[in-house]
Amino acid sequence: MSLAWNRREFLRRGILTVGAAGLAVSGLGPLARAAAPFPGVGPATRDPNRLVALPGKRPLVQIYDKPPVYETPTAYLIGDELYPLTNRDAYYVRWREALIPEIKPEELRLEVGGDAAVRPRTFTLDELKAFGEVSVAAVGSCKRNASGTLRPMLGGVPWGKGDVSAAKWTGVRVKDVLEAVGVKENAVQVAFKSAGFTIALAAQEYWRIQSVDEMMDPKAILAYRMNDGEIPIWNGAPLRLVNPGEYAPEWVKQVVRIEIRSTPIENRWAGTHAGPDPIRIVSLVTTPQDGERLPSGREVELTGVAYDSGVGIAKVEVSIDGGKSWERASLEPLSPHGRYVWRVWHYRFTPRQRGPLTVFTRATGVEGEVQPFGVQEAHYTSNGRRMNSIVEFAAHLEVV
Ligand SMILES: Nc1nc2c(c(=O)[nH]1)N[C@H]1C(S)=C(S)[C@@H](COP(=O)(O)O)O[C@H]1N2
Ligand SMILES: [Mo]
Repeated sequence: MSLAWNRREFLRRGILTVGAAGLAVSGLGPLARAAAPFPGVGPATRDPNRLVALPGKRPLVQIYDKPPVYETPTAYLIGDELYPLTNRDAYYVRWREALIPEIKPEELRLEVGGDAAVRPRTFTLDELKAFGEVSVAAVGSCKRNASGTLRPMLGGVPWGKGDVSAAKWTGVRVKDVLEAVGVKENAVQVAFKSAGFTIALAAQEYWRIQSVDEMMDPKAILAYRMNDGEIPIWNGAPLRLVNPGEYAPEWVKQVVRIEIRSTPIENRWAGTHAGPDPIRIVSLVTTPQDGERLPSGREVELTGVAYDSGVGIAKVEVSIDGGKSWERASLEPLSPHGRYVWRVWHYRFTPRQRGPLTVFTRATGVEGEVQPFGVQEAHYTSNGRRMNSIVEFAAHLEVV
């Protein structure tokens, strides 16, 4: 096991690390020595014009250096590796772990147990693969995508609009694994643990929970491939949970232990899980990007994406006059990668009036779900979770 954040990196950055065997402090200057015994968070350094590359990734918007939190510039959301999915090297990155071990696929030992498991056992990757391989492409969206666009500012990670990506995932059904070990009648939840250690002193492990019912749905998978290639360590190699149509915070990366439990797990990160929490309908402009200058009198094409929990997008409309009038964008056909992937849309217009230009986009679903215009109160009370309002996802351009 080697560390993704290697020692040299820690020295260069002057930050602390924890060894796998316990607390180990390496190569500290006087400043670092005076710091807390655990790596702190941040500071949040988000500047959409300053892109930083993690090893194996292209430069992305760095929100936190440590733990690694990187937002995808909207222009990279639609990739060419498996159009219209996001390229692996551009897929956003979000961790709470201060220590992210690098686990080779052949080193993986997935423990499946818990008091409500009938026959607890450990799986190698080859043993998992014997269940039969399945693929699903899906939008992975943080629940707090775009929460950093809200004013007044909320607490937490100040995300722009790129706390989302889409990819094709290949792996095995969670259901097959659970059935192989057996789920007792009294099971109340399935908990997933990652390999690393989080930034929190009190709860070093990262756990998230799921309901048994949702994990018995054949769409939930434990993925070991991404876009027909290797999963970057930053996106959860060698094994991550993927639950299409649901928000990504519960898609635990680097899963090494699964517990089928008769009682809720106590862990700072696990939270509560009341059942399915489908992705709300949303649309946004991917190009041109925020801050770009458009020459007045020259036709420009806006490209964007629209997505929901897999129900389906019926239309996307665009307003360049602050929401007074709306015109329909042209939707590309449904992606061959399936219904959990975003729809790409285009809209052409000729800007005339010089100055700041706010572009609003509004998605409507096939069952009538409409992207709301304003920021809902609930978003503030939920600290910006599940936001999808038109104003938060607006594009801010400049006509010159
Ligand atoms: N091990 C681990 N898995 C995790 C997280 C984390 O901090 N650690 N963050 C979750 C959150 S909040 C999101 S939004 C997604 C981000 O996935 P990505 O980093 O592949 O983009 O991973 C989820 N899985
Ligand atoms: Mo997230």
